[in-house]
Amino acid sequence: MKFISSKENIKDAKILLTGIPFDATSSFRAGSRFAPDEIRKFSDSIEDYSPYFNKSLNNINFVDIGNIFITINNFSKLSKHVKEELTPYINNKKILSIGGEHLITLPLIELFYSAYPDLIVIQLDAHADLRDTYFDEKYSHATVMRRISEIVGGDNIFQLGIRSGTEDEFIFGKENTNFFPFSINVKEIVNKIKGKKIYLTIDLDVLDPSILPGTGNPEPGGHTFNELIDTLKNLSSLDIIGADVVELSPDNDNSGVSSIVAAKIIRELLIILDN
Ligand SMILES: [Mn+2]
Repeated sequence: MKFISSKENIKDAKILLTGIPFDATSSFRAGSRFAPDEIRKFSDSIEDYSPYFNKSLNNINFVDIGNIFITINNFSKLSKHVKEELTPYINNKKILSIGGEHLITLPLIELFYSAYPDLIVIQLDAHADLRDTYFDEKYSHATVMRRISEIVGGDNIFQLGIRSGTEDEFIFGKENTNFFPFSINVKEIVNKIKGKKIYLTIDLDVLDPSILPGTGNPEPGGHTFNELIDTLKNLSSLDIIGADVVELSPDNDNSGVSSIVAAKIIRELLIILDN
């Protein structure tokens, strides 16, 4: 099954959509490995047309290329497969990836950074993900932004919506990245980074658990769907070349609503990436 309105011809596509069903380092409730296929299934229940952007997916040249090959619990192999499978497209297509847990963002950033060394990373997330290690592990969804800061540099990272982390993570964020706890209002940063190549990573737990309960580490005090749409509208003037949507754990929401929320966000992202 493919995401609604996927086209067929990869060669001519402007945007590729792929799934990365990896959740080996999820610390609490695993299950995000099931997200890509659930989102595709639930995408059937939303419209092609976005009233928020007044555009339809019918007119957007994207192809859902299916999932990256995964060996369930091996991150270094995952990383290798992500790079091998996506390298042929990195210079001539935009790529939207569906996680999986947040660690999948690391090989994606390594890949985009190799092609775009001035890359700016925007993270929307409840959690800072800035630990140096987590249970002695360097590679974890709780350390992913720390590893990314070692690649692109903290100055090139914008962290928004953060409302959870250790005291050390908050100190590290304030000292090393562009750190915006609680707020996802991007208006003031958009002008600073206009014209640059942007990678956008959306951890769905940035939304309030009442909007999206189906996630591994729900964090009360989050944002509404409409607030996130406002943020995406403000980001739409930027040159976003890659994005991901991570941490949906569909089995933690039997209503299926979380998967629909995710599908709708992906629809809007496809529209933004078409700019
Ligand atoms: Mn995260």
